[in-house]
Amino acid sequence: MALLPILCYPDPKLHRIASPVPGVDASVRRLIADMLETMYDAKGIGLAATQVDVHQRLIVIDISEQRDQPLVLVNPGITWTSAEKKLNEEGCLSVPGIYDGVERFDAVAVSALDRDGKARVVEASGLLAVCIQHEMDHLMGRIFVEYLSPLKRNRIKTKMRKLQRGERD
Ligand code: K1U
Ligand code: ZN
Repeated sequence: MALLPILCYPDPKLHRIASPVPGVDASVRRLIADMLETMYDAKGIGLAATQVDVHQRLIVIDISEQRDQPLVLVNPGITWTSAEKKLNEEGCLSVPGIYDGVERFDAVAVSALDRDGKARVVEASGLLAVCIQHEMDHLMGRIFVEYLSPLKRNRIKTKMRKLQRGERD
């Protein structure tokens, strides 16, 4: 297994739209293992392949306290959303140190393949639903800061560029 480098906002590669995974073979299973290791190492609750510069429709999530309940979604598609939306605090491993409120569907149902290539449906609410929507946005090249005001987004962009140049705030 290997730790993969995570792309940081405002890297333009974060805006690429991911393609469907053609099949779950040994190379996809290795990518899944590497993404899980990378997510756990970074103390995240989710990671999309886009964030590790692989532009395929694959996400990994683990919202459990013990960090022992990984959820792997290959070619995920939302099949149902609740009528209700809620404002939740979000963070992103590609925008380190920034947290802000984003409105998301309170509950969703998602169809996907698992790491064995088996079709499954996941019904999610609360943090899991938020995380699934956040990760699926990554696959569409969308980052949570794009839901914020242009003023906030530009401040975040400037802060990230400074951080990447090694400058202080
Ligand atoms: O996609 C990512 O960059 C991972 C991201 C997932 C996420 C967190 C919170 C709401 C929606 C999606 C993270 O894991 S950020 C770090 C984190 O563990 C965290 C941050 C805020 C709340 C809960 C967890
Ligand atoms: Zn993210």
